[in-house]
Amino acid sequence: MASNNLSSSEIIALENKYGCRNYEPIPVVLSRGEGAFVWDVEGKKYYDFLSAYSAVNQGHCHPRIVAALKEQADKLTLVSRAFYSNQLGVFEKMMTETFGFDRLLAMNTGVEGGESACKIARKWGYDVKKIPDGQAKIIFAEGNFWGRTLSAISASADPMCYKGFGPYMPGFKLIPYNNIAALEKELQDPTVAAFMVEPIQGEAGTIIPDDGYLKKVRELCTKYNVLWIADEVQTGLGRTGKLLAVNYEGVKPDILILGKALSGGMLPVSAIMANNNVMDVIKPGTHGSTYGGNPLACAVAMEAIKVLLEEKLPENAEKLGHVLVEELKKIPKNKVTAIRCRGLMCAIDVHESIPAKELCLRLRDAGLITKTTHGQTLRLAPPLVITEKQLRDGAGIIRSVFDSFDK
Ligand code: IF1
Repeated sequence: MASNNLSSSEIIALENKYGCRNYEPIPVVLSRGEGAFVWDVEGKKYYDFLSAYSAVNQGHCHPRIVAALKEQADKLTLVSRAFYSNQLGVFEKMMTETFGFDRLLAMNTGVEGGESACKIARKWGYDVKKIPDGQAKIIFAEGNFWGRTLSAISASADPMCYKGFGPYMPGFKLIPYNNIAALEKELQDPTVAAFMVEPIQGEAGTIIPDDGYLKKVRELCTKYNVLWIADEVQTGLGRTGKLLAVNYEGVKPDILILGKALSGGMLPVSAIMANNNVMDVIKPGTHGSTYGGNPLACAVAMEAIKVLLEEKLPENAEKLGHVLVEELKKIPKNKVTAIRCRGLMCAIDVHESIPAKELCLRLRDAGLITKTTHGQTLRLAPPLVITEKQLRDGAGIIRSVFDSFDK
């Protein structure tokens, strides 16, 4: 069944031969995970400092979430939305009460959350804002990343994402991130329906905007009657030290997108939330998904959220984020040119004298796995269940690997 006796090199050879080559993974083949640790097929143990891009905030194979998955899997997994299941309404109530919105739309992947938000924003633009038909615009910030669909890449400023895949979605416009003047200029255009932005840009390299940026975004979107869509697929659910990254500025978007850790790494579950004035533009038959809101996803996501709250994982991320910064500051300044952390969403810019790819390979050999973004930026995002002792231990591994570049 699930287990096989293939070695790492055999597995890698299979992927090389039979898989679409859309990734270039770090050569490590994992077969087990628990909390902050993963094991490869040869039994070597690693700290996971990537957490599946923050999908396993609750730690690998969290026993409570696994139990919820198994319990629901034995009862009912999917009915489609042609019928009700006894889980979706309960999930919607719990989520909207937890996050303070009127309604929830359940989807699967993060990018479907973004797609759904854009669709709803356009419809709201026509039905409520009275934008002339076919003219609605959505503004995005340069450096954004929200997935791989044609809409998402149409919003991207990264040629690696969009080049060769055109024609692109019309009605999308890019402005610089963390730039209020540029935003205000665009919002004055009466055909703008929405501004979609990550509170901290993930793929761009943990880019944290100036204090007050999100507050200003909120104010301007309200002033110009434009929907503010916050993509918290990566920043949300405790990663940055609060339940949501927008909580740092005490502001609320018109549409909130969640994904990744919503299922604690069990299966793709995403959701968007909004109030009635926005969500009610969607009528029966105008949007949907076969798997969206399935009972298995709902049961798992409810448990994943309960675990986050009851185990106080945002608080742990907040506390340990400071510890991680303190530890990372011990790396000599000539090797790390910048450290950006909010909670346990962390990135360091590695000096050009150290090839970041080689750094990742040496980290792997030393028992810690993570990945770079944009060449020389190293992501550090352990599961939020990590203990202070484990975090300091992991940081020690990182420091010793940096030291190894003297030799
Ligand atoms: C890949 C990075 C992370 C996201 C935000 C929506 C989505 C994502 C803010 C879409 C997805 C991913 C997907 C993964 C790599 C990755 C990533 F490396 F690009 F930067 F997380 F850090 N909004 N992020 O970050 O969610 O549809 O994938 O569920 O595409 O290789 P999805």
